[in-house]
Amino acid sequence: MSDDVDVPESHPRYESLLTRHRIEAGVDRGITSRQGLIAQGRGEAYDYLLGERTIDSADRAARAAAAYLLSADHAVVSVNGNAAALVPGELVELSEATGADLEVNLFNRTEERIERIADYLREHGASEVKGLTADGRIPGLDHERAKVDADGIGDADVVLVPLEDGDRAEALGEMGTTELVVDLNPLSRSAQVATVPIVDNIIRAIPTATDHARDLRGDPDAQRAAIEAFDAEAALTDAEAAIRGGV
Ligand code: PTJ
Repeated sequence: MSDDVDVPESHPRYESLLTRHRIEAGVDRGITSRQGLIAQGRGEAYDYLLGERTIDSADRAARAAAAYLLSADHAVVSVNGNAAALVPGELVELSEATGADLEVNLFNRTEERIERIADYLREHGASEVKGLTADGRIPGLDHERAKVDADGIGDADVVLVPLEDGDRAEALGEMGTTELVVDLNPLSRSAQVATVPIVDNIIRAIPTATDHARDLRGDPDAQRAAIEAFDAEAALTDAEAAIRGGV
C-alpha cells in the first residue's frame, strides 16, 4: 500500500495509520460519511485483536467468495463510502478479474456522495459504475437505504457487500441473493447471515479475493471445489477463537 501521507514505513502500526488517513481523506473529499469514522474505529479494534493479519479461514473465505463471483450469472460488488476511501483501485481490479459489476450503494444515501464515489471509482479505472439510477428497492427496508439499481443489485444472484449494516445485510439475504460479506467482527449480524463471511480487513480481503479470482478463472471445477471446501459456521468460530487468542 502506498499513499501521499507522511507516516514513516518503519512505524509498527504503519498500515493502520495509513488506513485512518484514507478514511479521513474520504470524509474530506465527501466520499465517506462521518459515521464511517466510527465504523473504521470499530473495525480497527477487531483487526488489532486478530493480529492485523489474514487468518487461514479468512483466506479460504476470500477464495470461496472469488469462486462465487466467477460462477455467478450476475455478480455485483457493492461499494459504500468506507470501501471507496480504502480500496478504490483494488475494487476495480476485483470487478475486472471476476466480471462483476460495481454498484455504489449507501446506508446513509445522498445523491451527491453517490456521484462523488462513482467519479472516484472512475478515476481509479472503472469503466462503468452502477448505483445512480436507483430504480429498484430492497424489500423490507424503509427509506433511502433501500434503493438499488434494478439492473444491478436488484437483478444480481451474487453480491459482495463489504462493511455492511446488519439490517441491510439481512434484507439483501432475504431477497434470495448469495451474500458475500467482508467484516472484521465475526459476531456482527452481517457476518452471521452471509453465505461467505470474510473476517478480514477490507484492505487485505479485496486484493486476496482478486488473487484467488485470477487463479480460479476459467476453471469451473476448481471454483466448485473452493465453494464446497468452505464452511461459514466453522470460519466464524475460527475467527472468534483467533480474537480470543486461541489460534
Ligand atoms: O457509506 P455508507 O453511508 O454506506 O456507510 C457505511 C458505514 C460503514 C458507515 C455503514 O454501513 C455502517 O454504519 O456500518 P456499521 O453498522 O458500523 O458496520 C460496519 C462493520 O464493518 C462493523 O462490523 C465493523 O467492524 C466492520 N469494519 C469496519 N472497518 C472495517 C470493517 N471490516 C473490514 N475492514 C475494515 N476496514
